[in-house]
Amino acid sequence: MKVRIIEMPLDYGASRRGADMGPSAIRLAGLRDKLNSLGIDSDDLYPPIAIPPQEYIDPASELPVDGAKHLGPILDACGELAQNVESVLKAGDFPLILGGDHSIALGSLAGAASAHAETGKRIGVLWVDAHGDFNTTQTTPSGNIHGMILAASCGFGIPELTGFYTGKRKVDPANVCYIGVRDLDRGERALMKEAGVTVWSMSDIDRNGISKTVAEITRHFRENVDTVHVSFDIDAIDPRFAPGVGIEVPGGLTYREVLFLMEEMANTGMVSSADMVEVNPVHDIRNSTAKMAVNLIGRLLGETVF
Ligand code: Z70
Ligand code: MN
Ligand code: MN
Ligand code: MN
Repeated sequence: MKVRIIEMPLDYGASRRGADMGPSAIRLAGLRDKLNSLGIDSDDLYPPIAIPPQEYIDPASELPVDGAKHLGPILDACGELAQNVESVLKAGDFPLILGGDHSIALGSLAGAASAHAETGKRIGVLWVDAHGDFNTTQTTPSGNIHGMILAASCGFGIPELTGFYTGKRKVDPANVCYIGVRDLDRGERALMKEAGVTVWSMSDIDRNGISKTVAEITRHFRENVDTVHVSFDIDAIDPRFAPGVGIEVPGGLTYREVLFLMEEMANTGMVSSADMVEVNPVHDIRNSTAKMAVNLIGRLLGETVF
């Protein structure tokens, strides 16, 4: 198994600019050295997926399509990402996608769903996030596509997003597990309940502890799916530990809790692809958040302390 690093320096899905520098920051924080130290073979997608600078985007594509901002450039970049993720998985390798804002998961999930459909594998998704990302153009307060991408991947929203790449739903909401959630919009919360996704909120962790919570999540995957895509939005971590995010949401997971989560996910042996998104170096302190991202990736790929 080889890890294929795919950079997605796309930040048009969010309001705050700067997540497009995430891939550089994560590399600078020592991603390659980490993989080498673990004895993991890795390489890069080259030439990388080209994201047009703001000035080169057709102004018409910037206008909200039915309330979704920057739909055109996001679909273009995610189309390229989906093709790459699909071919990496079909080659038996592990796609590691560096965002970028969370809208890039549209491409990751489309590529993964397409590859696993061919081998008949049921795909589960672990969404580590302060947010639900389960809005549609009907419920969104912002028009930002990063807040809609998991709903779209579960089949809710405008056809440009729900039918993207495969023409159909990418994941069964019954196989979607959330952890770290603490900031939901009213409409998206109702839609999440209707869809039947499973949420382990911060309150569940307060009540039961991280160990029991993570055990429930890994059991859910072991019992229901064959393979898992981990989509890690760094804002799941409390901003005391991870300041390099778009918008800070207090009351989050500790750094230790997410390291443990990644270790336990690695122990399932079921993780076949991952996103690391929303690292925003503009708000970071000496690249500390990007360094956490590197350590989390290490644990997800099997690193142990002792
Ligand atoms: C809000 C929306 C969001 C960050 C996702 C926020 C979404 N629910 N924010 N990730 N940082 O606009 O849909
Ligand atoms: Mn930019
Ligand atoms: Mn997110
Ligand atoms: Mn988030």
